[in-house]
Amino acid sequence: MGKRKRLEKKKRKRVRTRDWEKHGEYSFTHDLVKHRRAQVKLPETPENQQPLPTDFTPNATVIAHAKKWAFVTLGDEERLCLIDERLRPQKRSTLLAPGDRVLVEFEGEDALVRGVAGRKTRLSRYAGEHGSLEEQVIAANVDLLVVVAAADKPPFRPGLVDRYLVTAQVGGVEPVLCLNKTDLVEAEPAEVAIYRALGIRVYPTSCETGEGLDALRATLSGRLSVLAGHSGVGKSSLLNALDPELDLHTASVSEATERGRHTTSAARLYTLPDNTRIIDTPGIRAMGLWGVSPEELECYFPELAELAPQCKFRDCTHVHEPECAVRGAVESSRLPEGRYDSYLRIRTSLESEDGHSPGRLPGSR
Ligand SMILES: Nc1nc2c(ncn2[C@@H]2O[C@H](COP(=O)(O)OP(=O)(O)OP(=O)(O)O)[C@@H](O)[C@H]2O)c(=O)[nH]1
Ligand SMILES: [Mg+2]
Ligand SMILES: [Zn+2]
Repeated sequence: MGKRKRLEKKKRKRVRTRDWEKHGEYSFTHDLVKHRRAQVKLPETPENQQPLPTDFTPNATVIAHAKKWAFVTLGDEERLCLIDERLRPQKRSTLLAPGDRVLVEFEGEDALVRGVAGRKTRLSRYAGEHGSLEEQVIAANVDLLVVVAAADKPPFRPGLVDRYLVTAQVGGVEPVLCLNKTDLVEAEPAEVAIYRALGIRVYPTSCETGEGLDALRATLSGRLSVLAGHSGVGKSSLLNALDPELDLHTASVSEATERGRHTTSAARLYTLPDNTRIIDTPGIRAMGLWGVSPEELECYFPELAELAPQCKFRDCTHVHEPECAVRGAVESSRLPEGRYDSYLRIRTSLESEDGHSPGRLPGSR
């Protein structure tokens, strides 16, 4: 080997080692590479396989997954498994998400995911135009959805919080709001009071000063939660603050656009002390709603649903009808305009051509 080649090889090696250390989540990819060669030899033709079980007790939980692989906790172990091919030709919903309970069976040394248990709760969004896939399950079987928003940088966007609140109710998950980066502001954004009034628990936090972390930790303790929100609001930083051993990769928000850099690339479940389990997710640009019809949307805005019986028309959409109690309440400032605005925007997007919510609309908050 020539001197230059040797040097190049050395350099490549050094870069890779450094990457593994810096990006904790990359170790997943590393595992994939390590196991791939062995797994490829598995008999994948249906004749060689035992039939898929229909009635089973799950024995493992999904930590993270790729198309063909799932990384799971099985007893005290973490393992990489191949997903049985017959599970994959899937319907309209994502096959796996972190938090899913699965059945792992062995063929010799090799582990295979052979069944996915029904989900108790879910955090799902509309998958967009991806063939027949309609529902993207972001996290499964979670007890708590922590909607993470920054007090500033990026600016607080109530429109996205409202979408998450609908999503949480659709998926049967309890939502709470974490207002991070409180060190950057003198007072919390005015809209936060609206969520407090709605009965949503609000956790002001700062990863810089440590404010509010104990309260958040106490709420998450012993439960399975998912952190979700825009890129750059500090989801991974919160995980690091709760458990410095995680050492997750984070990156600064762009000075010019005040937007995050989409640092976390895949959802992954982390286990902290006290059986606290938290799923970190990539920041999203837009939250399309799945599983909601325009007519039932008002049920997910409880303060609106409460007024609806007083509207003149029983099927009032609260958009244009005369003698609408909802619009009356907005005009007399009994109902916050921002929430009504969110209702209108979401309703419009649910009624749009494809019948789904495309997420952020031009000029949305
Ligand atoms: N001032 C201040 N900065 C914070 C706080 N929390 C996080 N940050 C910074 O915000 C930036 C983004 O943090 P991340 O943790 O990478 O954000 P994220 O939500 O995980 O972003 P994605 O992975 O892209 O979705 C980093 O530079 C953090 O240091 C905080 O409480 N206060
Ligand atoms: Mg992140
Ligand atoms: Zn009405």
